[in-house]
Amino acid sequence: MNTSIAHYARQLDDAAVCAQAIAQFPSGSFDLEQAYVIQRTAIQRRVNRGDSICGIKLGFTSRAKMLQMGVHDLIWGWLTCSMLKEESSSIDLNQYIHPRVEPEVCFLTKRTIDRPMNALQALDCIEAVAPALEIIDSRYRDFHFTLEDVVADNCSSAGVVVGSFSRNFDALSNAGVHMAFDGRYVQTGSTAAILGHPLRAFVQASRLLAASGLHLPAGSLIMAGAATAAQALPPETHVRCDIYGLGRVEFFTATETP
Ligand code: OOG
Ligand code: MG
Repeated sequence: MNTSIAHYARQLDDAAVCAQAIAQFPSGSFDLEQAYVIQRTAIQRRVNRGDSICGIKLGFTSRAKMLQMGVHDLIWGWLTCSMLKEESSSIDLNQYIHPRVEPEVCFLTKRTIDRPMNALQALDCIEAVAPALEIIDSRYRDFHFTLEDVVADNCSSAGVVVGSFSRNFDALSNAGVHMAFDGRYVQTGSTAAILGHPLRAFVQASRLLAASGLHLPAGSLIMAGAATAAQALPPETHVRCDIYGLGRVEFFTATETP
């Protein structure tokens, strides 16, 4: 393997494991295609340690997120089992650098995703949908990155909390999204902010996977991307996301330990 690819992957993986931010790589260090190779190499390091892939996530599927981060292209990364956090559990923030949380829609697949699909075909591949909260934690200092940087960093993936799955597919379009900290709204929006309809995120996922020559087995998760901007995650907080017609998902953050 190209030694610099392995070098970038190790730096990003170490930063995640040690919860220590790193400086952005010098501009032009790698292109987008190489960034995805770095991403895959870093994930392979996790898998080699016993973790396993359980799905994928999309990023920058809403304007709110693009504006917040100054990045204007759809990206995707991997979800692994160690990222899945129990709903209603207390999450220790010490494992992260500068975590943020954002409201999302999560799909559970019922067939292998191995070709580009249209919306109708995509619907036929969805077992269920759930409201979800994603914890993102850029490994770059101050959450500053370029498109290539964030792709190499597995799109800031750090944690996923998924609510109850249902087959309320009709609820997906233009549903109110509310994220609250200790009962106070911190972000509000609509599922329509996700590419007009979250199903389009699924369609895009199928296209991106096919373009990379990859497939996703049945029973995988697909996170559609945040409907609103992300919010810095404070300690000792109750975090809740309500998506009208889909339900609620929540967790707590633990007391900070020195
Ligand atoms: C990159 C991840 C983007 C989303 O839902 O748009 C993302 C980041 O904002 O750090 O997860
Ligand atoms: Mg996200």
